[in-house]
Amino acid sequence: MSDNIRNFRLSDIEENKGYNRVILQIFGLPGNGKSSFINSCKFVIDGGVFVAHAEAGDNYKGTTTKRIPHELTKSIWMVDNRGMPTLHRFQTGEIFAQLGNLLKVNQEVEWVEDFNKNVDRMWAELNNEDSLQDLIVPILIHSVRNNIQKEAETYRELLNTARELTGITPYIVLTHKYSGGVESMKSVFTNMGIKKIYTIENYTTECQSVVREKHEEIIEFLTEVLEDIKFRVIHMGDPREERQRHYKFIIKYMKETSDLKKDEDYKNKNSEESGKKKGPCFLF
Ligand SMILES: Nc1nc2c(ncn2[C@@H]2O[C@H](COP(=O)(O)OP(=O)(O)OP(=O)(O)O)[C@@H](O)[C@H]2O)c(=O)[nH]1
Ligand SMILES: [Mg+2]
Repeated sequence: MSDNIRNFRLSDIEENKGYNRVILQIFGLPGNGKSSFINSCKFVIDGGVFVAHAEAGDNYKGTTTKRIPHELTKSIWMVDNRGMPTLHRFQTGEIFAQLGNLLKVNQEVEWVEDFNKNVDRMWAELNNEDSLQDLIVPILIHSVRNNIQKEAETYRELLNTARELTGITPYIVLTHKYSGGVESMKSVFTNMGIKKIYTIENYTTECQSVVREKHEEIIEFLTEVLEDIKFRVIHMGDPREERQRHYKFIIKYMKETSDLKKDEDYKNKNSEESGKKKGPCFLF
């Protein structure tokens, strides 16, 4: 099965619409195992000794700050990401722009609040013909140690938008599987209507011994992703038109975010002046 993954080529699909690279775009909270998941997938596909290609850090530290692409096979790349500290709209907007293929890789990930700057960044990428060959698959990495019951509705909206933008229901990869609590975390996501949930104990610098179950889960995950892509690529529209549609959606989202921020600042200023406490930070 791992040979099927290594040999997969988008060019072998007749109606490939010009796509020739699969981008597994990772996103999630800081320190939840995003970089370690990339290292685990590379270990399973490359074989040999474990190498920490993507720098993994201490728990919840925010080690990765750039979107660094890692080559898994000739056709499949995994793009590491900065962790979103919250699901504030400035952060989710950035993730949407990544998923909409409207931000360059290999750049620092910033939670840009300036609307005009966001328009400029995305406009530049909208005209980048090369990245039209990239087919983006959304992958949420989440540790079972992080309870998100209270934020479930916000996650549901985030995942629905990710599906709208990419045409692919986001894959959920739950890390720290051996910490327990897997079933209750799985049920949080199944209640959102998500079926593709994988539970992983990552290979890390500390734990590199090959475990059959760990290998199998990763192979199963990658195999399913490729099946999805075969279906998706045939049914999707023209990449250029899709990206223009994403651009309009994300610009609208960012404009609303900017307006909400102005309203919030205004209210906070007034309540400060009248001696009241600041309002909570708005979410999604
Ligand atoms: N036991 C265990 N440890 C893990 C697992 N995944 C990651 N870790 C550890 O958790 C810490 C954070 O992992 P990273 O891979 O750096 O997480 P990240 O999401 O990339 O973090 P940022 O880049 O900081 O956002 C590291 O010490 C990893 O070794 C896992 O599945 N099980
Ligand atoms: Mg990282």
